[in-house]
Formats: sequence, C-alpha cells, structure tokens
Amino acid sequence: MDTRELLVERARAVLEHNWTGSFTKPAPSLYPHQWNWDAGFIAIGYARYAPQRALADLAHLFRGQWAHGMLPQIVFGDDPEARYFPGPDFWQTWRSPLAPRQPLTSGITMPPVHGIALWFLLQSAPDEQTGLEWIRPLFDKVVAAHRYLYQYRDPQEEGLVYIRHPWESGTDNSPVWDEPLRRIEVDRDRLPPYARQDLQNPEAARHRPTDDDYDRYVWLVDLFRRHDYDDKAIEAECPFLVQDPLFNAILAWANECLVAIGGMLGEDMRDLLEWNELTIFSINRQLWDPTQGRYAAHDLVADRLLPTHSSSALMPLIAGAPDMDQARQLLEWLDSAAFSGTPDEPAWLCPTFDMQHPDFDPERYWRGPVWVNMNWLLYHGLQRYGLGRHARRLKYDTIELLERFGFCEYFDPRKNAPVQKGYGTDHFSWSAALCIDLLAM
Ligand code: 2M8
Repeated sequence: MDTRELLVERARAVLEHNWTGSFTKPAPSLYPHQWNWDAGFIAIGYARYAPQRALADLAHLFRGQWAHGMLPQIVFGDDPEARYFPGPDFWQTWRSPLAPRQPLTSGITMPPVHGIALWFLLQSAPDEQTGLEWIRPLFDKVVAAHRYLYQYRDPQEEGLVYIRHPWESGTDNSPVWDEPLRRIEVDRDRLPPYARQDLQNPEAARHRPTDDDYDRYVWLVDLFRRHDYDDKAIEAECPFLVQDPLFNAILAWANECLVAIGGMLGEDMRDLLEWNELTIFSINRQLWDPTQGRYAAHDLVADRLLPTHSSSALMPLIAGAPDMDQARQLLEWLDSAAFSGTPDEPAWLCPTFDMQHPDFDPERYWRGPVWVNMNWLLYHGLQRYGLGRHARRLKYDTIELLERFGFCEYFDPRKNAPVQKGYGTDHFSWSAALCIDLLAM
C-alpha cells in the first residue's frame, strides 16, 4: 500500500470511529452531536466510497429541520455522556412552535453546503438514474432550507442572507466578527449562568475563543430564546446582523447545484434561478470592496463593510461571482504575504486570516490556522477560474499537512513555527472526509 492509500485508510478509520450508528460526529468528544455544515463536508467524503452512509447521515441531519425550513446548526444525539455547551437545555428550542420536538436542535443555522453535497453524491453514482434516486428524498428539504434563508434572512430582498451569530458563519472566532461583537455590552449579572465544556484539553485556553467571546455568544443565544426564536423579533433587536461573503458564496454555489439537479428531476427551478441571479449581483454590488480589491462582510446594523478581511473574502470564487479583473485582484492577494508568507516566513496554504494583520493568531481557532474545509472550497474556486497551478498547490499543501500531523481540526500556517503540529481536536471528521475526496480527484 503506498502512502496515499494509507492516508485514505486512516481517514476512513476516523469516520468509522466517529459514526454513532445514526450520524457522524465531527469529533469523538469535543463535538459529540451532529453539526450542520460538517455533515455536508462529511457526505462529500463518504460519497467516494460509502454513499449510503452519506445519505443516512444527511437524512439524520434533516430530521432536525424546522417547520419553516431552517436547518439547525446542531442536531443533538441522545448519548447521555455527551458533554457539550450549549446543549438542548440551554437552547430551549421548545419555546418555538417551529422547532421539532425530536430530535432536539440548536436555534440557529450554518452555511448551506448541502446542495453542493447532493451534487457530489450525484457525481459519484454509477449512473444518473441511480444518483437521482439517491438524492431525490433530500432535494426538497435542501430547497426548503434555501427558501428559509431568502424569506427570513434577506430583509432588503437583495439576495444576500445575514447571519445573526458568529456560530452561524462556521468561522466562529474570526477577527472579522470582533467589531460587531463589541457592540454587545455584557452585564455578567444578567447573563444566564453557564459552564464551558470546550476547555478540557490543556492547550484549549490558548486555542479556543476567550471567555469574553463566549459571554457574547451566550448573550446572543439568550436574546434568541427570549424571543422564542421568532426571526422577525430577533432581527429587530439583534446587534449582530452580518452578510458574510463565505456564507453567501456557499449559498450561490449550492443554488447552482440545486438548479442543475432540479433540471434533471424535472422540477420548476424558477425561484432558485431568480434568487441566485440576485445573490451573484449583490455579492458584487454590496460585498465587493473596491478600495481593497477583495470582498468584505457587510455589517447590516452599521450599514457598512467591515474593515477586516479573512480568507472568506476570497470565497466568491466558488460561485463564479468575480469577473476576470476581480479574480485577478483576489489572486494577487492570495499570492501576497497575507496568505502565501514570505521567503523568511513561508506559509502553508491557506491561512484563514491575513498573516500580516495584527489580529492574526497562528494557533487560535479561526484567527489564522489552516482549515481543510476552507482549502477544499478554495480549491474548487481556483479550479473554476482555470487557476490549476494555485489549486494544485492548495491541494498538495493540504495533503502534506494531513500526512505530517494527522486529521487535526486546524493547522499552524507557519512552515517554520517553533513547534510543528495541528491544533484543536484530532480525529476530526471533515479533515478526514475531504482528504478522501481530494485524493480521489
Ligand atoms: C466549531 O464550532 C462550534 C460551534 O458551532 C464550537 O466551537 O463549539 C466551528 O469550527 C464550526 O465551524 C464547526 O462546524 C463546529 C463543529 O466542527 O466546531
């Protein structure tokens, strides 16, 4: 067996270990339930060798879908030993008539990668007919999740969806969220009591969000539950409403996948086509920052572009949103010291945050480290623009990181870091799943 085959074997073993019998956990103990976008990325890995497992996993996730279409960030399993904060008792989603009674879920959503996952499943089928049969039961549910986003998260009807919590971005602790989060003044005496469960590992305090960040995360959840998860009531009061280029780019790519699938299924795709046209238009009109030559997040509360940019600012490439000139500017930024390092400080592609920025932190989660899902997305964005050389470098850096350091959650982007290693949890499912997919390409 050569080293690549061995890596695939090890990756499959990670997924097997994290499979509970009804869903795949993102990691054995840090994340003991089912997560929304993790399940999408995991399905893309399973599609390569165990499509029925992917379908079962996604079916479990969609059992948590709310009546108005929202696909929750977490679908809770029933393992009494699972320690995670915030759990179902903290979310109290039973306050909403829209939430399922079983399984219990959280009360927010995440980037809608599932249309993309359906597309990859279809591609992996032995023939189109079989593939369509596999994904047909999920198709309407994924469309309903998109409909929810356009109906409830796009107040200006401009095709751009907002997030109302950093956990909805998936890039939770990104420095981009610092500014809108500062708007929240936490009165500790009025904050519901809570105990973090994510600091078990001795290094966690250095790698995970700070307690101040958690206070703000909890403050927002408290706001949502006080409003019984009513979207409009929350929107009227929430100090954190942000249109993220990553979330909207994923939405657009997933729209495109659904339109293609819907065409094969003979479905009427007019809504999705219209939404998507508007989304692509508005990503360029509203989220392009011409002074910087890249995309930015738009703060809906302050009505301005946020001044800090993460690698999410490159992601509209995955949706084909930038024109050639915009794509050239994004590529220049990717090639610059911000992401590609310098001869003295070489970098693994792709840091999630500008290495030259004072807020860059090579070890803290989402404030600089390399993440496999972001590399996988960017790989596809670069391929879409015919940037094969860059895409290949991204792929080989990802594989080398996984070979050297294992299926960690994230990786130090500095090639000459004093200690070379991965961070966060090990046995991380999407690192394994997307490795399987990258190696099969
Ligand atoms: C991380 O987020 C969760 C909250 O959703 C946490 O920190 O407890 C993020 O990396 C997120 O993107 C990911 O989906 C989740 C599970 O892997 O972990």
